[in-house]
Amino acid sequence: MTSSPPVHSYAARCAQIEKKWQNFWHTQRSFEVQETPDKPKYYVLDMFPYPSGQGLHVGHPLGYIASDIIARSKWLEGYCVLHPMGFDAFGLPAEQYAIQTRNHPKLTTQAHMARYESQLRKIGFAYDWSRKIATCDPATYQWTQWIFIALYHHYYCPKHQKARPISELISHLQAHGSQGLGGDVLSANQFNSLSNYDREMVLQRFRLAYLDDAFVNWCDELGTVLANDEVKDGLSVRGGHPVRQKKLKHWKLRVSAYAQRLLSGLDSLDWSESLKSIQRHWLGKSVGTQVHFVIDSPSHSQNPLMLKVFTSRADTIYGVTFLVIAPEHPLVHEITTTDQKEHVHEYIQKVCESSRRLTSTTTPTGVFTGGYGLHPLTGEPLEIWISEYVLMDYGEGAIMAVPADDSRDQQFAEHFGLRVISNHKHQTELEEMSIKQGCALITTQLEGKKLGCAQETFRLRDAIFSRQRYWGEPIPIYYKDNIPMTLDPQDLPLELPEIDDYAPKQGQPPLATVSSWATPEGYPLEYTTMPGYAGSSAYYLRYMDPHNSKQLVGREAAHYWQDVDLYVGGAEHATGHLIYARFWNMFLYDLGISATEEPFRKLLNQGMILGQSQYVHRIKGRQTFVSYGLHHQHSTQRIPVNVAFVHKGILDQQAFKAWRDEFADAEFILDNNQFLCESVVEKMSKSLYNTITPDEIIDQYGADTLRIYEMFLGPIDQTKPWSSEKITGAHRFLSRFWRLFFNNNTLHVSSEEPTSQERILLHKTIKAVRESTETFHFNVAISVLMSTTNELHKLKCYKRDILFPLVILIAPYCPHLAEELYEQLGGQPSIFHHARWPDYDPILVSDSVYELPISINGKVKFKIMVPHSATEDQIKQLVESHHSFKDTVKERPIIKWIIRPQAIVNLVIRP
Ligand code: ANZ
Repeated sequence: MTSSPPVHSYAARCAQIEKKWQNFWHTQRSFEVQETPDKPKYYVLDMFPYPSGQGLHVGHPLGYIASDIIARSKWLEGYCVLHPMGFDAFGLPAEQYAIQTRNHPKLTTQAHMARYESQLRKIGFAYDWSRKIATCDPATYQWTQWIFIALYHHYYCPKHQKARPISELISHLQAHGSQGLGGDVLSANQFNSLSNYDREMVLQRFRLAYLDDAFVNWCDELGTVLANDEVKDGLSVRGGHPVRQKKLKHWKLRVSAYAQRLLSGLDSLDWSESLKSIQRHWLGKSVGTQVHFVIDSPSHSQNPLMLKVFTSRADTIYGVTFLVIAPEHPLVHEITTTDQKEHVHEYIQKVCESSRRLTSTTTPTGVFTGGYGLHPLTGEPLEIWISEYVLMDYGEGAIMAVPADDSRDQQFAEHFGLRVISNHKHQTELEEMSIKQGCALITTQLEGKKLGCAQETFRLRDAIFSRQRYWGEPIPIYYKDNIPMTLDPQDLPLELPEIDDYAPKQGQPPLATVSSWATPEGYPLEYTTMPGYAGSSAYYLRYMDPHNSKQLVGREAAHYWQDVDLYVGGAEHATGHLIYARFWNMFLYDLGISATEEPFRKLLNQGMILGQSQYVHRIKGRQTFVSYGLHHQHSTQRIPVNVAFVHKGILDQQAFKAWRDEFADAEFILDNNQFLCESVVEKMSKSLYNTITPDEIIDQYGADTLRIYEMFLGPIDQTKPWSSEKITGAHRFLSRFWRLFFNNNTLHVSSEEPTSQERILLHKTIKAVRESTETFHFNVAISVLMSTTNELHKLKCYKRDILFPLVILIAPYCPHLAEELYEQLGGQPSIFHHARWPDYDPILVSDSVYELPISINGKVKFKIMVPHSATEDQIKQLVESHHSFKDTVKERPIIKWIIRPQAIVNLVIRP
């Protein structure tokens, strides 16, 4: 009888094992969760991907593997784990592709999502796929639109420090006018007599979603607005046409209202200090003084106009030489004198047309208004200038210029030949004070004269919320007599209409070209769509209750899941997504929808995986290639080659020649009979042919190897190079682990009692792996598992009592392998539902323990580990609680305990 050779190695079986367990999880719906009130919850979330046409490369899953290890370890700790995945599916690349090819972005996006999902499934993630959402799905974006409507109908109440219904504000305005609400003061009578349109213009100053002018990159030739990454050096990337700044009406979100809460909230978050400080800087809180300068103009002598400026240096007030306002300042016309009108008009025109706003580094520009403001403490008249270095949307859009103390003001004064007042201190007490004390003193004096007050200001700008694009969420607004109105939430989703030309026309966004884009009553709908960050700002809430057709998230689900316990993603979202999502969540918290004020309690930023590119050197003008190292002897050109053709730095010449026609006749100058390539570590990118897909690694080594290898590359938060060669090391480790259980095809796990040494090894491993996992030191956990595996082979320890806990311990890292071994050892799958992550015995992991033999009637029966510090009583307790105690003593009465610490314990019992 001939038998086929035994299929024994892990390598030969892993593909089959992985398929088996992926099918099992899928058919058993192992990771689909329901709120389970008697269990603690754990919500672990990945920043959902934008499904690009290139698919995933090995850099993408780095964070997903980390979060999956945590999710699976939480299952093993008995938590109810929410671990969802979905797609951030609206965006520019699909739209640009559609413009070029007329392929509907929906179809392209769907194909990309399907590809991503199949790639992710192959890595064996414990996602609850039943909760999958895609932001371009109307059932999902209906809730993004719903939030927009809610923002529109709320304002930020400074008294309650939270969002309140705009109807409350309207009642207030009707009864009391706008006193105390900031901005121009309007009496109740004035408000009540406004036309509908003007009334709405007042309300727009308060709504959390509002219309406002904003500058955009405008390209006349293309007739369209361009995103920042579509513009390079003042020209459009597509076509190279000039781009200028153009003022357009935009929807904005009043994120600035939440600036203080966004700042204070950071203190409670378990985020890296560096990320928190990026956000603090972005919010840019500045504490200072608002100073009022009465405008010195005969036409306003009855009701004097006030120019307000913001300064962080009120102590320099006696050095103020002139005042400067932003070109967009609302008082420009009131301040400008007749003589200066033309110059001012010309200057403003020029500033608004230019493609870039000049700030501090270039020669100052500006124009005198002809107007004067009176110094609040000395009464001296000060010239009022206009300059682009003053920004309208910071502070008050106006400054007091102190050339003696501020270099920008000094530059300006010098350029325009303005008289500079030295900052001599008018008050002797100022001379002796610190800046802080000086500012406080002047602020108090200004307050006394009602010409100023203390002021806090934030650098954070309100966020532009509309794009002149097609592939985004439609904004649920229509216009009635030019007044924006929200759609009835009952009528959501407002679905994107099908169109067949995605390019903007005559400066109008694509939706403007759709004749049916109107309400049933015929009112025109908003043409712009929402920006990329809309769909990602509250998606974590939707995952809590993704099939709820009545609410964004039901109360029960929101209160069970609370917030995201662990959020994993790239640090590049620090000032975008992570600000907007916190803002939306605070707003939804004010409305009682979100259960917590902060959405992401703990944040983990994974580093990047760099590619290893390979270059060949070609002699210029020829098809002759020179081995790396000899290339200096020639004038060569560096060409990236597909990394698949290079092994250990040596080029596969045949594969290279077959790669492209132009290389078919390539000749090679070899070095020692080999052609060496130049290897460079850089970003993974298709154009450098250095991308490696997870699929190819999985096909060769399996998903568990990929997981282990990516985690073993180095600390999760660091940038590190990929190396396909080293992946075999990770694979060999898993084979060695497998061989602890299998000898050829036979399970050789024994039920023999482990020695103390083996137990100590196990418990120390448990402690190290659990602690390293909890602190995200995944690479450390893996190296501990590797060394334990080697150790056990050395000890020839194939004992069930050691190996069974080890399988559970390793399960979050290589779940397929663990499920298989667990089942082979008689466990009931899934390991993640039926096993508990092993605990360690504190005594066994302490380095100050010794082994103490326990003898019964003079014969050593077993040994226990005892801390050096244990007293006789404690030793007695340890003996009694040891699992061998009962078996050996049985029910027999103990006559005497003889305890000799550091030596032996002898029990005398009646036989
Ligand atoms: C007088 C002064 C004297 C100033 C001095 C600075 C130094 P931070 O601290 O970053 O908030 N400023 C105010 N509003 C501005 C605007 N809209 N555009 C450009 N600059 C503006 O900066 C506050 C300072 O920036 C303010 O204090 C003001 O100049 C300027 F020795 O006032 B300071």
